[in-house]
Amino acid sequence: MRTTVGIIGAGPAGLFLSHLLHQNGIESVVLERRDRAYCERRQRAGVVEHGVAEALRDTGLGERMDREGFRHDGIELRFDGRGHRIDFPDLTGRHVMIWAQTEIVKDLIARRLADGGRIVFEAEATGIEGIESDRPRIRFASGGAEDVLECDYVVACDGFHGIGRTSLPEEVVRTYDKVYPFAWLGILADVPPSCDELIYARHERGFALHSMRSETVSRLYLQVPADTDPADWSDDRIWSELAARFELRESDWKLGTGPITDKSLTPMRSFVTEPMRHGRLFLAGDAAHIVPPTGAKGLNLAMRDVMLLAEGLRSWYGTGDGAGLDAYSDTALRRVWRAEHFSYWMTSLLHIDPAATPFDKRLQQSYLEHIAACRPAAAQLAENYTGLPAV
Ligand code: RFL
Ligand code: PHB
Repeated sequence: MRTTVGIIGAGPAGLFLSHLLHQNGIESVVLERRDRAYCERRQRAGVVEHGVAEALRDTGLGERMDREGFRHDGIELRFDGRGHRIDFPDLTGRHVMIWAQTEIVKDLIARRLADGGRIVFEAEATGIEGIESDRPRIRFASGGAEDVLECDYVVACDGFHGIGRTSLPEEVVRTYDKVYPFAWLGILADVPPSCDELIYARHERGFALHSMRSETVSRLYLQVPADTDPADWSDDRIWSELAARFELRESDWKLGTGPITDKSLTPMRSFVTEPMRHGRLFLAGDAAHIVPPTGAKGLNLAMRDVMLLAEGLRSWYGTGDGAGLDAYSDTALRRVWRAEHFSYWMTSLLHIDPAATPFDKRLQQSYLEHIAACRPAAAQLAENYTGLPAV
């Protein structure tokens, strides 16, 4: 098999890249080790930055998002039994969309197939060869047979556990890693959201997040120890812990409860690989970097990486100008490190580290009060959350 750009992974990064390349007349093939139903079901992100939502609209993928998703003009920070709203349009002129990653992936797969795109499901990439030559190849296994995809460029959009990152020569790679001593227990529940916006709550018992998927489905998360087994958390225990962490002092607001349809554990880590390109192999999305989900940045970074890469490939194939491709790694990493910092900062501000001293906890409280009282501090949070326009 031969194509122009060989893409590994049918997550949001790989699919969006394939879509953007198609719109610029550049052929690609996506290899995906899972089946289509699995890719469309995987529960993950829910918040889409202003600029990424615009990019989806500009490339013909905004219609269902605008009809079925929610535009959110703010979030609530909840601490010390009080809520404080961060107003995005007032502070930044921007907003975010609540639109699940599952839905973005469904729309992208449908659109690629309707446009005649090639996505090979249940095809596992097993090796990337010749990245320092001008004829790189991806070896893959599909239907019990071995095959090869030859291409001009390989883009590894194969997530944190893929083979892309480990195919860069060891001597050129640097990695940066931080693992947090807690995780998120996430649930989906058949209950209407208990308020119109997301609530990020810091409580002595730990962090909690109120989010949503639709008018009738809520998505909620609890900070738990990193080695938690979700089976140890009964539905009753989850609801009473959530209620305790979202408690408000002078208000009769109540968290609605309902049947829990999904429970899963998300480990928390920060991770960056540098560089994001070697020879004819590019890394994009979770293949190159991971953020803890507190800042809602993972999906957005993945989409931004491939927007940048598609632009570089468009110039290269359109006019022979390779400057965009040459600058890809440095340009992408500037945004990545800003998002790494924001995600680390939001995580440290809102979670209770088991090793935290009373001093650390008072600093957290003091900073939250500062955000509530000081417009520039709130604006900085809002700027980062809705997405920095240019880094
Ligand atoms: P993905 O989505 O992991 O896709 C990688 C794809 O590659 C395939 N693959 C292979 N295919 C062929 N051969 C191989 N050898 C392969 N190895 C792997 C995999 O099967 C998969 O289909 O990476 P991508 O495209 O870079 O997208 C990244 C996002 O999925 C991720 O950053 C976000 O989901 C992170 N995230 C959030 N991001 C946000 O921007 N906002 C949020 O609100 C948000 N919430 C979250 C999140 C992630 C979470 N979890 C579970 C990690 C909430 C959670 C709970
Ligand atoms: C989600 O809805 O899954 C979600 C929302 C905000 C986050 C993380 C996850 O920061």
